[in-house]
Amino acid sequence: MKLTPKFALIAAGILAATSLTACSGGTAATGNAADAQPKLAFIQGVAGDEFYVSMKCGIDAAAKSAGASINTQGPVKFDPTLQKPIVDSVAASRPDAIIIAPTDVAAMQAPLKAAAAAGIKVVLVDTTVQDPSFASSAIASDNRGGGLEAFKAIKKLSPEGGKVLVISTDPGVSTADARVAGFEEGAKADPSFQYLGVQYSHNDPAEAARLVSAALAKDSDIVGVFAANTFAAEGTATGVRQAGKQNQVKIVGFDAGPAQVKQLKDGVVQALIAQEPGSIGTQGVEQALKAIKGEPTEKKIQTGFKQITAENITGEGAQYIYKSTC
Ligand code: T6T
Repeated sequence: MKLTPKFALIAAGILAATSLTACSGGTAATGNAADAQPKLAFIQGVAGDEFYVSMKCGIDAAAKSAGASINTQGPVKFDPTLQKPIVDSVAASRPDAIIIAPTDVAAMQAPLKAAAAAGIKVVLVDTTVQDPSFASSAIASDNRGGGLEAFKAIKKLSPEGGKVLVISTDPGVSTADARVAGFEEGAKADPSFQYLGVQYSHNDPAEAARLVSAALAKDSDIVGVFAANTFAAEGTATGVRQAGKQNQVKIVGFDAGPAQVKQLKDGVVQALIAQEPGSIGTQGVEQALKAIKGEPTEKKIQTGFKQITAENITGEGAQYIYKSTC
């Protein structure tokens, strides 16, 4: 039978609605939210990064105590071209909610909006997208505040001022961009400091080390580097050590993975801005479960950070060290 364009549209609409209902394992779609085991998916920014491992620990514990199932996946690199296919296949498996750290503000917008439009609750953890209005909740550290704190730490370590540089990941990573903005705000407002700008290491410690070596070859009098995440910080410390400038260049890194903590203890890095990934994960599950049940959610939740130094790493700072396993 040949359908007129109008009938073809109506038929396509009915088919789409039927397949959504038929494929849905979602409690929200089936109306059994109170009885069925909620089905959650967690998509990390990158697999193996202790920040997301620690977040997974919080998510697993919260899901277990709520009787929810949890399926965790993450791309091998912090890369939207690798994360998007994971989102698409997870969405096709029809979980009730996806808890995700999007790897790029622009590239992950459409796939996540499509998942939400298909009836899956979406909760953003850590990173966000350009327009997160479709998400039930977005939970992240005070990244801008953390970046400003990093500048204040460098100023305390080098009170006389001088040239400062930032090593970040990639533009479009909302968290790192906010940290850079916070650092820049502090550095530009202080006339004793000369802000050399930001360079991008693509989440690769070797690239971060190479950038720092090149920057020190050009400006041998750099006094401080702010490294905006785990991998940037690891590489920055290597670059400064290779240049033999540990006594001159103060390093403040975001995050507190085991390798960064070792660098802090070794005296190559002077301060770390640690996040609370476990708490972000726990709150992510709480918000996802509320959304599934149709209860009101908190659209935006901000979590804190803690500055770790050689003075507090064996004391109150120790609890902030990220985990390699749960
Ligand atoms: O800094 C964290 C995270 O907050 C950021 O969005 C991406 O990098 C990390 O995972 C650390 O590697």
